[in-house]
Amino acid sequence: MSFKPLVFSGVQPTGNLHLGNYLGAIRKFVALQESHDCIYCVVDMHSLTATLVHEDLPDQTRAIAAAFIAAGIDPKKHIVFNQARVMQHAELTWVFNCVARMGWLNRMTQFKEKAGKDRENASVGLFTYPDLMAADILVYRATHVPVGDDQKQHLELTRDIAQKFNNDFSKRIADLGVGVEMAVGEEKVNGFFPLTEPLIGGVATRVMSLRDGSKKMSKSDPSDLSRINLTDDADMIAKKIKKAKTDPEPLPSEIAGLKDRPEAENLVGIYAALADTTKEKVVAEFAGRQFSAFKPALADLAVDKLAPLASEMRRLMADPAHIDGILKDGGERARVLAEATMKTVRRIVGLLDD
Ligand code: AQP
Repeated sequence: MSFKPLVFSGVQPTGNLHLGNYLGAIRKFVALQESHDCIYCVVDMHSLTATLVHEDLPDQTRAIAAAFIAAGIDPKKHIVFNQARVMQHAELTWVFNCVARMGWLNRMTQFKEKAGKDRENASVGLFTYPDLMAADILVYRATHVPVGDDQKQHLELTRDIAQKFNNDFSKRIADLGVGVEMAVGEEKVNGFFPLTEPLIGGVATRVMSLRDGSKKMSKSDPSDLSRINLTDDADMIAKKIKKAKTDPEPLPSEIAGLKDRPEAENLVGIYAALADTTKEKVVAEFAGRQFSAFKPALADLAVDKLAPLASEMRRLMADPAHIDGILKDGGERARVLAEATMKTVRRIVGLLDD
């Protein structure tokens, strides 16, 4: 027996979804549903680590679910739900808080970036965010997680936590006969949690800010001009691309010519991802042209690809009860799977539950 392939991923309802979330994550979610069983989660409990207008959280949660469905995820074939409906995520986080080491969490670059200089004042939730993320994934014993490049380190931590749990409790896992055989390097070992693989490939694993090619496009960037929101209308998309930072050079004929030109490389990458092609082909097509010619072509392409998504999101958001029904149904199905894992975890670690 080996672990059954299962895809899990989540998106935080911390603000407007942007092109980075779409190209780096959601578009991959849609493709994977053809070949895998998938669980897609609006990670509302994670969003409590951010500064929020809490009255807006229910609608922001619905908006992420609407984006999943508008992009093409089928909530009947797969599971779409919000994290707060399945309390086993929080329960497994506690177990993982007792497995993960302070030193591991201290190394997380996302914590360092988000906590800034005033670390003493950061919430404990922000610090243990990666433990909750590991629990989200491992409570379903998911084998694959599609994410953008920024989440790579958290996925490595998830593997470290799984491996330490499997080692620490190897005797209990063997005695209870709940292990699954898996390869760790050259060795075959028995473990209860899989060593989950990140799925990070593609041309847009890290979409950068339109205002600063050294920063990733982010929901929490104070400048709205830094990102293309999935709900922006055609005029707004064209305006943001027109104002996007570039350099005075024309486009090169080969991608080597994009070296040390982060803003130019970002726009070429966005074009390639939206057109489902490669950066090589994009520079070959626009070689020697100025950004004044490239930007309108990029704006047309972005509007073409994003307008149907935005209009379907608006249609879905007009019926919140329908979205709530999908999240409730998904939550019930997810809870059955998560509780089956937790029943065994409680036995492994020695917690009485009946
Ligand atoms: N710029 C990006 N390029 C490619 N992928 C990205 N993702 C985020 N930004 C980019 C991927 O989108 C998924 C959902 O992200 P999230 O909302 O759960 O958290 P995040 O990575 O913290 O996203 P943001 O937009 O930067 O939000 P804030 O500003 O709230 O922190 C993940 O798979 C992520 O990799």
